[in-house]
Amino acid sequence: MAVEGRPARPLRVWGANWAAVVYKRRMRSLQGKVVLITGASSGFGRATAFAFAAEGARLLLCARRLELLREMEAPLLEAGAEAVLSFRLDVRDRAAVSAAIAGLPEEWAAIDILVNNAGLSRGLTKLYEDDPKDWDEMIDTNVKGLLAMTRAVVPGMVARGAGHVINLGSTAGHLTYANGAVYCATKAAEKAISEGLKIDLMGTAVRVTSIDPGMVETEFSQVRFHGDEERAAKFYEGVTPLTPEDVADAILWAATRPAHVNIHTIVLTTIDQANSTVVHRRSVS
Ligand code: NDP
Ligand code: 8X3
Repeated sequence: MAVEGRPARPLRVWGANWAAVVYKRRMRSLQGKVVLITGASSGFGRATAFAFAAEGARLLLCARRLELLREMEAPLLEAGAEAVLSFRLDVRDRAAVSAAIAGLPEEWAAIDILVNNAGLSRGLTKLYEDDPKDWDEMIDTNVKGLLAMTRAVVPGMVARGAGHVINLGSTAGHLTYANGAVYCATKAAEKAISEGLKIDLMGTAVRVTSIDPGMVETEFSQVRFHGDEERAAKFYEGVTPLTPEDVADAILWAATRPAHVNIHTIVLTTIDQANSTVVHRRSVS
């Protein structure tokens, strides 16, 4: 059927197979790319390391539990990583962050992708009854740690004319829930920082993405409840939460778009969740 103003046939006619090849070619290859992942010892960070390993990336992994990172090295190489370098880092220590990035061996110094993933929630109580130590830990890690990493890594990306910063936000940063004011505030800050960084990087080729998941079952809940496993498990009762691999998939997808495409935000939740306050719990016997 003719439609006014439109050509009768697509400008290019591809066979189905050829279209698939073209689509694949549009994906950015991660082979040999240097990918720095913070908080790689668990959850999303760990799953993301394996997702990037399968694409042949060179992995720079950091967290405080170096022994867990070391245990991942051989399986990551087996999964396809071109090389892996792990180091202990507490992102709350700004001087240590600067020194770690400045001191990277030459073959690791040109970071292509920074995944600012390290983070945590502590406590789920009314703000006026919270332990202020929990506020410090969340703000120092989720906000100031992310800033320290960004400040240390992004100037090199700007100078090289290439790079991608992928920050872990949350549905908690879009809508505040009861008893979570400070954690939600840190993720709202992450959202503002990602938006601001993108604006400040205008005119450069550096991309910025915020990945904003809802409920995902990792060590996150155990950390939130200070090791209370029963309370942690109850948080996901009657819900099929996302898995760390679901989140790693979203990160990988954002990272493999063509160089001229900037994915700003990906919000992903389980089918049982509409936003950070509306969750459908199936009856449990
Ligand atoms: P996990 O607890 O499984 O992993 C958190 C990671 O962060 C660990 O590797 C931990 O390593 C690291 N980490 C924590 N504090 C520091 C620190 N001071 N310095 C360096 N590394 C640190 O949690 P998730 O994988 O679930 O969470 C990852 C990110 O995703 C966080 O930013 C979280 O806020 C966010 N998020 C989580 C959701 C969820 O439902 N699970 C949903 C939405 C967002 P180590 O202890 O070895 O230092
Ligand atoms: C974590 C998601 O809803 O558990 O960012 O706070 S939630």
